[in-house]
Amino acid sequence: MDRPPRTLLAALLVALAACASRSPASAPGGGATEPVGETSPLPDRPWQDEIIYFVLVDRFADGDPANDADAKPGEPGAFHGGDLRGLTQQLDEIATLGATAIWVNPLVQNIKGFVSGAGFPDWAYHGYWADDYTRLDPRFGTDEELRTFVEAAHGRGIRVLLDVVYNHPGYDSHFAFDRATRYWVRSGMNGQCGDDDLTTCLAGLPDWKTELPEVSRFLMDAQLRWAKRFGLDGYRLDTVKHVDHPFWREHRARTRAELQPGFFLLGEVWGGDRDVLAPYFEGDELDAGFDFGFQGNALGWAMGRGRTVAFERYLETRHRVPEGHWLSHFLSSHDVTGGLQLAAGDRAVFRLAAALQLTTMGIPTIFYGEEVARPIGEWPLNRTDMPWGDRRILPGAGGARDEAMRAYYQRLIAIRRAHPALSRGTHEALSVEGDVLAFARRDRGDAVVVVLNRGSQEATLQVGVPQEWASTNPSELLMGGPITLTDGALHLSIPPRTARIVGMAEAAPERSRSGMNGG
Ligand SMILES: [Ca+2]
Ligand SMILES: [Ca+2]
Repeated sequence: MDRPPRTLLAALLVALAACASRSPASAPGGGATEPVGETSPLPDRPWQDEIIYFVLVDRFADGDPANDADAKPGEPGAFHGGDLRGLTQQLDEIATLGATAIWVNPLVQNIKGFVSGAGFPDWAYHGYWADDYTRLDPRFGTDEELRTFVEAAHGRGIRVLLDVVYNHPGYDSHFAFDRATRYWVRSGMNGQCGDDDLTTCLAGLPDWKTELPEVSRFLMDAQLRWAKRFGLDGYRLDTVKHVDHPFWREHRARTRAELQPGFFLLGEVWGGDRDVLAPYFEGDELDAGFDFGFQGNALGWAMGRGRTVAFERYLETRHRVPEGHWLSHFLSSHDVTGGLQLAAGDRAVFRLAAALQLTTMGIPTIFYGEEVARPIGEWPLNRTDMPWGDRRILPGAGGARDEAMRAYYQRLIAIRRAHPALSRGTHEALSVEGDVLAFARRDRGDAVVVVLNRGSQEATLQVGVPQEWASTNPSELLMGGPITLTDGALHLSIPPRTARIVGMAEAAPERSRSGMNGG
């Protein structure tokens, strides 16, 4: 979701100037003409092997100053000028990191004004305040630029997930005023806002009556059209728990029937974990959902909180998800304070958490810039510009980058991609003593041993050698350096506050993904 202003009154403080310049008729049934477009298909690859990179387009890279309406770089709630053309131009930043999928914020036309309930002018730079589902917001780019972006991503073997909001339009959306559609929403204007999850006007936003067939049909028609026209690979679904289950079941059926069979649905059920997400998985409404517990659990363990055995038990619960469904775990997002900041800026702690993210079960989602230690503060300062260092890329030119952190992420991602045991394999605890956590991940002849030491003293570990290594010569994949195998045991020293990963240096599966390497 997007963090909206804090009071209902904020909705009424919407800049009325926006009304004057409101775009005409994106009325029900009205639709853009549909040039049929197919982008090159991607090789078949299980979604559980993806590594998602989440971009707020406005904050990443500005490729076209001519579309910088409402841009005031430096103001936290204003547009900063980033767009699809800039994202496409800097795509190699993401490809060379090793990410395999990009999630972009909603791109449809948003409200034109700002709200001020948060104490500063807050514009729709994040895309979560739609006003017209039939066209792209020109501040993000044109149809042609979206098509070019999708083709460029696919050309690098990268899938594209579009963020879609079915729960609400934007604050001053014409839908809440127009005679033909105002009964389609619950709003402060018509006094119909409810007080439960489904019917609440979330932070004062108008709430779509998705239980009405004409409303659900209108919204699904409008949103599915984007995937059809541009060959998108899936949706990241916003505010899922605020929309009814029958809507999600129909949505799932329609995406299967009308889009590609493997079209992926990743849902934001606020507070989600395996239990919270269970109804959405059992009802076959989502393929995957965000795991809101990982950030706190992983950082907490890395910071020395709680017993290692308890954290290990938590990791095991993350495997108990129904077959064919997955959790997606993150350390930072646009709605929460970033992991590095929660770790009080302690980069060793954050590195341990990143190692956990990229060696455990689930689909890792990386929030743009956290791999270069972008300061991801408390909202709204978790949406700062992508830092580009001395590269002349706006809006984040001059922003400090930790290139060593990025190299560390590159290494972790390369290891994960070379070893599907890390994305699909079983999880088996090897050691939960004191500050050292060791576990093995296994999948079809491959085995990887992950060892993390959160303590301030060097630790040593001796564990049995997995049988998968019998005829191979495993090595330390993350830091390099010697390992010792004697009498069927792996002997390893682990420096304070570091992670080590031991496995076969070359794993075959990566080679079979020809064309998948971002280069
Ligand atoms: Ca721009
Ligand atoms: Ca709702």
